Amino acid sequence: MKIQSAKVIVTCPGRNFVTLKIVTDQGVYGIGDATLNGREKAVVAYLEDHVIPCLIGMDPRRIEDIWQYLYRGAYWRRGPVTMRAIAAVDMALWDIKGKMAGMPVYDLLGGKSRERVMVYGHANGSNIDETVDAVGHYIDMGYKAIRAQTGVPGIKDAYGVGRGKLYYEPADAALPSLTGWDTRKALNYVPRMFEKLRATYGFDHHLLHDGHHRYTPQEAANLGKMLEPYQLFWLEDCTPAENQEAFRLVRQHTVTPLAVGEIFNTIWDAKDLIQNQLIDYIRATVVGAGGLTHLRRIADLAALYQVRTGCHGATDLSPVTMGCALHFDTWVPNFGIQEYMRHTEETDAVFPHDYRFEDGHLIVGETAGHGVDIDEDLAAKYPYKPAYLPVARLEDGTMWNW
Ligand code: GCO
Ligand code: MG
Repeated sequence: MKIQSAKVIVTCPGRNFVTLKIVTDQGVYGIGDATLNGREKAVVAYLEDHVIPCLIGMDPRRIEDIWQYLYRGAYWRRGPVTMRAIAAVDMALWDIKGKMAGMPVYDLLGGKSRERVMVYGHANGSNIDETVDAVGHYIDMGYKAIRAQTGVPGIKDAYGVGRGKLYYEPADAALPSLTGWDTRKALNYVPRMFEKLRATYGFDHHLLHDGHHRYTPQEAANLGKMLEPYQLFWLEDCTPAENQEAFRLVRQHTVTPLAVGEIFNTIWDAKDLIQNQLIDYIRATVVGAGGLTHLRRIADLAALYQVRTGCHGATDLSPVTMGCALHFDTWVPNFGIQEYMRHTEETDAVFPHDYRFEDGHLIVGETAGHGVDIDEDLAAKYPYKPAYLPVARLEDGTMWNW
């Protein structure tokens, strides 16, 4: 069996997605997601110019060997562009293997560990009252876990605040738009939101919050401590994690559970955090961290230290990644939660899939492979549109972490 051809499909049904399609000499094909929000074309070039020519003629059944070939063979290891390209190949090859075997990917991984996967949705508003209402809306839709973000008085366009009730799409401008940040204002405001949420809805639901890399370790520790009475499921990305040691300071001061890793590419980004039990949830996901082949290595390391998974699942991860993530989540023994931001109807139409939402959970499909396809004719109707994530500056103009 050989890989006969491969191509990259770029489509923008509301937002940009990069999809790799690998076709075998036996007519079976597989697809993988390679979307890197705001840097899509870099991955397109990486795949078209440097990966696809190597793949032609390879045996698609040798998933592990192809992974090693692309990782070691590049010499230049890791990084979001490389690892997303490898992830796309990996997803497509698991899809092909599943189709050949007549089995869903979760069965190839080792079978179901659970029937359904708890997800969390994104509630947001421009102030506390709006967010409290939005959380109520998610509770009404059946969610058991809800991430709450609020605009902060005096901060221009705080992270996580969308324009509609269901959708939040930060990559919204042809050049990065300018947002603001002020830690003092956020630290004064965010705990009050959780106070009001618990006073309004009680403690039956899981509540989550994303600090989006904005706080220093000391400020993050302070926030974690202030949030303790509200018993969060997790506080995410409370401080940047390039320096994994930084989490020791946060950890020493708060028992609020910590989650990190949506921007991680490999196990090396998470190794110290996991081995030193500095986090509770690892957020790496299929497209970000080199596909199913690598993500399961991260999850296995995490399991040794009772760290659970919490895969990134924002709208910039295509339904292909969501499908793969659900196979992974359904299998992985140390599952924690899955992020689930709904895609637009246009996106769902371009990527027909067999997973479904029910009662606050996503349920994986039974189709052989990963169960997500691409309608190429429809995809062609939505050409690429440049769209960037915003940047953030402090009030004095200093560049900050968006
Ligand atoms: C999350 C993330 C997203 C990212 C986005 C960037 O927790 O879902 O922080 O909102 O900002 O995926 O592309
Ligand atoms: Mg996040």
